[in-house]
Amino acid sequence: MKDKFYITTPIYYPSNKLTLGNSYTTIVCDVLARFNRKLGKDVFYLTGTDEHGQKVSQAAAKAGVDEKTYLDSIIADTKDLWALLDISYNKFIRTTDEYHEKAVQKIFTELYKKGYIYKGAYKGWYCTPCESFWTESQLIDGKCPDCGREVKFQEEEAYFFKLSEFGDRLLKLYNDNPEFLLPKSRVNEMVNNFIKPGLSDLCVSRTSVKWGVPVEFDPNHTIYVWIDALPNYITALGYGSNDTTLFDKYWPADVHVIGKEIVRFHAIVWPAILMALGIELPKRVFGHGWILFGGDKLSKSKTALTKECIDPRVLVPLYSADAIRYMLCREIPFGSDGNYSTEAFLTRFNADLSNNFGNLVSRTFSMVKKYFDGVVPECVDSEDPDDIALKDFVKAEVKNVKEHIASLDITKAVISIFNIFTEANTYIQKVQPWAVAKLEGGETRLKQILRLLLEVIRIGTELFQSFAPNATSKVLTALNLDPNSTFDDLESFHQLEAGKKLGELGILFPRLDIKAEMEKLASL
Ligand code: ME8
Repeated sequence: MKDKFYITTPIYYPSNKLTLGNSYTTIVCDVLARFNRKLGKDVFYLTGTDEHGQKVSQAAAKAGVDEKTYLDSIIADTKDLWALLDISYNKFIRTTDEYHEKAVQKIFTELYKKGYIYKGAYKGWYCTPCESFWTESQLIDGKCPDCGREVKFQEEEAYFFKLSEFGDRLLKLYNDNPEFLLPKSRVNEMVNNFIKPGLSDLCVSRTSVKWGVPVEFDPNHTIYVWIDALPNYITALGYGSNDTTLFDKYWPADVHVIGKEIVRFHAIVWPAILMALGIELPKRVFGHGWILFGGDKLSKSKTALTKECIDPRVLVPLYSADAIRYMLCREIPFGSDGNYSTEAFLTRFNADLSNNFGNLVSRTFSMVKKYFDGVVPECVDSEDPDDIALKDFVKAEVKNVKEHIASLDITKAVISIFNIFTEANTYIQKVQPWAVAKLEGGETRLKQILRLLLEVIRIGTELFQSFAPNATSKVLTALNLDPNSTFDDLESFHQLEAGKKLGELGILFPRLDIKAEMEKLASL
């Protein structure tokens, strides 16, 4: 049986159109999903939207429509955006889907029956945009510690989840499973900031919020945001319904990928809910860093204010989804914060995609065309030290890429892939095929060189496919390969069929005039 790989994004709030920040997580997960498919795994990639709560009601009211109408338009836009960015999700869950609402009600009732949920009264400082209650001591300068906005004091009858009982079990979880929460630095944050000071019980219902799932046995209350949202990872697989085939097959998740600001919910609240339900825990939670824009976190509210164009809906038609996907994976060191700027994007486009990858492919293809009429030369094994060195280099990087992906480090993985392209370009400069072509009896050597280059391009392109599915699939097709096949004997240097003509390839990434593009983007 194939190994399975279950990966999830956060379910995003459709309180506004999704941003490059939301796209980042979705792209990263897509890279991991695609790579694991290439490894031959049975992948289930889940994404979706978190549709209940005050923020959505407020946004709908502002737009002058009801919640459903409002949500449907944002969700249509979201799905278009994922199509534009070549996101290969297997399922899109909406928390307003009936099966989810029913399953969440069941989960809530079960936790209540088991004694993990009880009725009490909530007093606290409430931040409406973040939908979070804070204690006095958590406030920073009297404002919300997450977003810095005004909070107001509120008191109401509410149900609580006994999170306070789980501290020791969570500490044991982190201790016994050092891979559970990644990057590892996030563990200290959880332990020192939340668990050691003592966990408070979590408010899990509201009477004042109408746009939510009613508590089955007390419909005056709606189920409050996180306990509605987090279970999406299991309800999407049929947990709580009559058909649990997918749940039995894919759970536990191999990784929940999230932004660092919601690690607390995924590494504390979610495992506690699962422990209370007696369900296996996810294998890993990865809290990546933020895309910063001019030093600030890029968020839905700030996107509208920026002058530089950072809307993927505009950038993709101009520069391709491949370029955006590559840029984000390469530029933001996975796990840390990183800056986004138009200039850095365009510079990478030229330096990496056009000059390095694109040029390697195009000059190799044109030499094969020029010297061998575009036909793949047979594989003539060589003992040439330059060839051996290149092969060894490529083999080592293939191993690195696989290891980086296994440890979820997509940035290091894509750097290793580009090392392959750089090395191949250096090899060309060194062995100078154009000079070999002029030598008397140089044909065998020329065949060796070009065949080796085509194989190296094949290997690098196969690896790069998960990052840039479009351009790479064109290259693989032009090499007479099936772009949809899994990795097959990746590191061998005699995979291509000799005697077959290479397909035509246009320019993969046309070189940009950076200044002109910056001006164009600024004028949009
Ligand atoms: O938090 N840099 O939804 P949300 C990197 N509904 N990633 C970013 C980012 C940035 N500047 N901005 C957003 C929610 N993200 C909840 C989640 S899950 C059960 C419920 C990404 O719409 C990142 O993944 O606010 C972050 O965690 C997520 O979008 C927040 O999306």
